[in-house]
Amino acid sequence: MRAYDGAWVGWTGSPDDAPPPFSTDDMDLVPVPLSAEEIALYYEGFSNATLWPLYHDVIVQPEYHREWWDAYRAVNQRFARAAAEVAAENAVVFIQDYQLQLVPQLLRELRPDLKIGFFLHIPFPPTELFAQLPWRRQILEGLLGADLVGFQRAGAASNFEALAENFASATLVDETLVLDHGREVLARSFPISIEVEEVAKLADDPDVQQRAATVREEVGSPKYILLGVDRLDYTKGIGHRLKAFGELLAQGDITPEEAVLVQVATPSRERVEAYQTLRDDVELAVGRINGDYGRIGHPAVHYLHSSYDRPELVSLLLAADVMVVTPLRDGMNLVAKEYVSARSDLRGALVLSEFAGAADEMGDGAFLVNPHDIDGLKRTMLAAMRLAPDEAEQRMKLLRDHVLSHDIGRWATEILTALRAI
Ligand code: ADQ
Repeated sequence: MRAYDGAWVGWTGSPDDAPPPFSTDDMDLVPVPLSAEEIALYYEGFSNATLWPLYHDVIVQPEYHREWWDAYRAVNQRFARAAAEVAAENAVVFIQDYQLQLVPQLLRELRPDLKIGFFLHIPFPPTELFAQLPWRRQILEGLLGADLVGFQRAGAASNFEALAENFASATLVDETLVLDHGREVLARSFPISIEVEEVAKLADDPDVQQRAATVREEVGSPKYILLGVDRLDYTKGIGHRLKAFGELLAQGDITPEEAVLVQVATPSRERVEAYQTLRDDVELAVGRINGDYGRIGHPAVHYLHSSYDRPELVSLLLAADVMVVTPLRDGMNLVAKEYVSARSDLRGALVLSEFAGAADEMGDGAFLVNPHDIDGLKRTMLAAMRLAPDEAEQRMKLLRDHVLSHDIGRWATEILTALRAI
């Protein structure tokens, strides 16, 4: 935002809180209010209990409620109006994510002069799943209001193209969607990334490195530290990871002295029911493993249900011998890229689910897994632990070659250049 000198239109995160537009930290912020009821219906409801599970392979059953849809439409309308008011003549407006899929069309109706881009941070499902949505046509038409619709993976862009042809009277001509009245919409993948420099700098900081050494001691100086860092979300495959780790201990493939799992599970969407159930399930699994294999002062799984600042997070990345990223479905997964950015020492191994967007880019150096295949996951976690240093180095080099040259700045330049070129 700072580099492109725009206004940022968004919700503050608290109910009924909408201060007048203000500038801070070199950015112009334009708050849009949400009432407590809208947070329940629009945000926790339609966004996080309808769209989120539907777009993540229906791991949890999506709920379809007409009142939630009405609130989704009303809030999208409010965001479109706020953007229409603040955008200069012929400006570029860049809309982010699944909570705002109707905004492109609503905004175009208000301001046909604008150039409109959209980026979806999460997966876009295939026809078989998306077709469940009672408002599938409206969502597709909403997105088709943009000039450019960006996705994490090429497969998601193809899913969108097929759906736009099936349900929204668009026709694919030479890789461009052509609408009834002749307007063109481009759907393409732009895999997102991280601020690589920020992570690399922290990883070079002697205090962070010292903290990483202390963490290793605090967990009992085991031979292997496995690490998971996720929002506590049912898409992240935390249960599958725990099951695999527990079975490795049960079968004696590893001992609790040899290997510990540190699982950071950031609190998330705690008022949505599926997340409350997930928390109970994860904590039951952690409790079982620790009950069976922990000793006084030495749990087998270190489970941390809280947020951490960046230096602490990077010290965990540096302490970890194996980073375990096992989502059942994930748009990208930034933690995998953060791990690689931190490891200028060329040590450590990355176990990465093939269902994370990151697998498209990081398949050469990572250990790709299907997290549903628990035996395969166990074998892969063992192989990653026992990796010879020279192979670890080769793999980490491959990973870093890609991630270091594809940072968030490059993503922003590529997607905004493509948008401006239309
Ligand atoms: P998320 O589902 O939130 O993002 P992810 O890509 O892993 O998932 O990003 C999480 C971020 O939060 C990472 O930067 C991580 O370091 C940070 N984080 C996690 N736990 C933390 C903790 N305890 N304390 C502090 N920070 C923590 C969505 C999509 C992803 C997509 C991103 C970006 O679901 O697939 O990669 O958007 O497009």
